Amino acid sequence: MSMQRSFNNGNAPSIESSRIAHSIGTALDRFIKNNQDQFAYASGELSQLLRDIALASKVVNREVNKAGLIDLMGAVGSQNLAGDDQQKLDVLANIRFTRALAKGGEVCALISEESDTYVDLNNEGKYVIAIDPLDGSSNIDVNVSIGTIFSIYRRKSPAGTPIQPSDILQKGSDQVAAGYVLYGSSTMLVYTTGHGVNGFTYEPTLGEYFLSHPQLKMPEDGKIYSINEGLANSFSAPVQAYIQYCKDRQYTARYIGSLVADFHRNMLKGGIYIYPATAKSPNGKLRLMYECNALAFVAEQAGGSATNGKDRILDIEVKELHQRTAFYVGSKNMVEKAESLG
Ligand code: FDP
Repeated sequence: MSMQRSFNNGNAPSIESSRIAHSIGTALDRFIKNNQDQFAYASGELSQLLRDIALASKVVNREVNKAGLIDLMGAVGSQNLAGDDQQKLDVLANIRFTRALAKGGEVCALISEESDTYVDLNNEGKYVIAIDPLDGSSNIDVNVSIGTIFSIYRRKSPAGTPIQPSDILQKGSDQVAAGYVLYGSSTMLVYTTGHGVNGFTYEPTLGEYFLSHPQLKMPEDGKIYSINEGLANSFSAPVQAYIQYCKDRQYTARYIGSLVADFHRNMLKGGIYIYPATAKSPNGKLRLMYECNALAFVAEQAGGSATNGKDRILDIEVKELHQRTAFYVGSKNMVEKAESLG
């Protein structure tokens, strides 16, 4: 069959051509471009910012994949502000994202798990970004999935003027875009700009992300619960009651200990992730600004729910960069049930 016949004279591929060569889907760049007019301020800067994140994630992905070969595993010997041992890959990923965002010029300030205060980038930039460059550090050395989490805000003060606390300490509901990269059995970039959630899978031989999960929807109900049950003795009575509720129904327990990976699985299959207050972390362990807000935005956009066990995550006032919170995220009905026992 000639190329002309199989490709329908340049229009949509005919059945014949798609049988011979599977369509590989829309590349991330094209998708961002095609959807640029959905943004409230469609000047192209947010699109460029998303591209910068995608580019940095490809570099980090390369490094994550060869970590065992080039001495990138293990701790650096220092701790971040939260008191976690900094791993070499944590530090490296932070450098990669900071560099890419600094070069891009769209970001005026970067808040990162790895930095005590925010980092000034380009004062002319219109956006503020909060990022956990490499989440799930304890899984790095054992080849288990890890991730990057990001939240993007529009600055409130005019570009070119000094950055204000109100630019930095914005509520989750102010996010204009958010998402994550999952470095797993395949690498995926999942993000939202407030118009649903789309997932892109990285094709390493082409060096490109392709749309693989358009308009992701989280099942309203599920049968997977993800919680570090080893800490159960220090959970509140309602959390313990919810775990018992799950057990009574023979739900499946799945806990990777990598937030992005646990969240992603539950989004696709239906489930709940809970990191409640514990004796060791009375305000919860996870960070509001660069872990919970982004995933809460994605969850809600996919039809799921995210709370601190009582209040909506996206409505929580942010008082400090490294603020912690309890986190209940996942299928709507499961989060509601867990809360109802409180
Ligand atoms: P980690 O400490 O390995 O970086 O936010 C940090 C996080 O991992 C999450 O990714 C993960 O879900 C959680 O903490 C695991 O904490 P526990 O080891 O206390 O269960």
